[in-house]
Amino acid sequence: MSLRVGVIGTGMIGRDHIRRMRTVQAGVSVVAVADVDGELAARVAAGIGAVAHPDGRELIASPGVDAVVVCSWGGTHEEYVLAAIAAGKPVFCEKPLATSQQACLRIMAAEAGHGSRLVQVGYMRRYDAAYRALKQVLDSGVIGAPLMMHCAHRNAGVPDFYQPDNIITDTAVHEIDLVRWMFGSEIVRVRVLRPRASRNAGELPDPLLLVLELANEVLVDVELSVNVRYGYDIRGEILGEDGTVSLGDPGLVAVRRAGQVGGPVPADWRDRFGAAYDVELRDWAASAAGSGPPDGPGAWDGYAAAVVSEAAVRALRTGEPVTVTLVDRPKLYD
Ligand code: NAD
Ligand code: ISE
Repeated sequence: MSLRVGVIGTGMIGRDHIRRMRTVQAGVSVVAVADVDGELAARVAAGIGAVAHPDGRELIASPGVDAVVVCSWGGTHEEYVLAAIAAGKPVFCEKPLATSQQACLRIMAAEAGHGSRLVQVGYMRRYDAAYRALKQVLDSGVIGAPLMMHCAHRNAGVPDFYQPDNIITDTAVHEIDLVRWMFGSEIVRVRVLRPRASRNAGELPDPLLLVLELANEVLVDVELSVNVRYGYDIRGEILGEDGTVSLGDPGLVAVRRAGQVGGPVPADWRDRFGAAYDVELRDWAASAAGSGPPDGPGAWDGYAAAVVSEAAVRALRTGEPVTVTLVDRPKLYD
């Protein structure tokens, strides 16, 4: 029997995940949706033959729903993730897990009360073929011990709701999770530098340079530019003692004409990370269907990302370095 999934939040990524669960994945049916925009939910439900629930909590409680995907706005995630845990249902929550470290602690406490992992957070870069290849080279030891990583996270543009903090909490949060996974080490201190602002940035302090210090003394710099106009450009290079490894060009072709060489730049995150989202949701659905606890990023990772994000927001506002302090990691996440 196929896994019956309910999706809360039928906006951009909610609809994209519904499409992939229906067309790319086997063994999954999207049977229910919910959105505060009831008309949107009804339209999406009608298009796929699902039930539209007036409320996300009702969807979670429905006996016809085996597992839940949360794609609503970040501030609403805690409520739905806690409700899914209380119902004992596996839940895939888009990033961020929640918008404060206290909320993430409440989620971890609820999961501990349940006694096994139910939560996966949508940090899809861990499933990206290029980042996995980067990690494989790093872990093989051929470039020696890692010393630094240079990252760039460039968006063509961002939604109108973006405030300065969102550049950290919605954008940089991907690198925050990524480097913890890449180096197997927690982030202990952050700082944020503000270069001259781009004329394309409106009121935003854009670009920013985020500097992350890891417990293993690796130093990471992340250029955050969210209005570059030319496309979605994600870069990463690790410097080791004996060499370097960097993400390759994501373009599949190079065009040579009129004395120039070039190729396509992805338009946005759907374009660049489409295959990573496919693998992420396929693995999550397999675990939700009974193959075992999710082995992707969990509530602990969501919590660590929230603590680092809060520290980075403080660093952005004050211009000072901020130390990161995590609680002891509960045994459930070993
Ligand atoms: P969006 O605004 O397009 O869609 C969000 C939807 O949630 C809207 O339709 C809204 O009406 C609905 N919603 C809001 N509050 C709700 C509530 N209480 N109950 C039910 N529905 C509610 O936003 P989006 O771009 O799809 O982003 C949604 C989430 O996905 C955010 O947390 C965002 O950070 C995350 N996201 C992740 C990635 C990624 O690369 N992993 C990319 C984009 C967005
Ligand atoms: C968006 O919410 C995402 O998660 C994208 O992956 C990221 O690149 C973008 O900056 C965010 O706005």
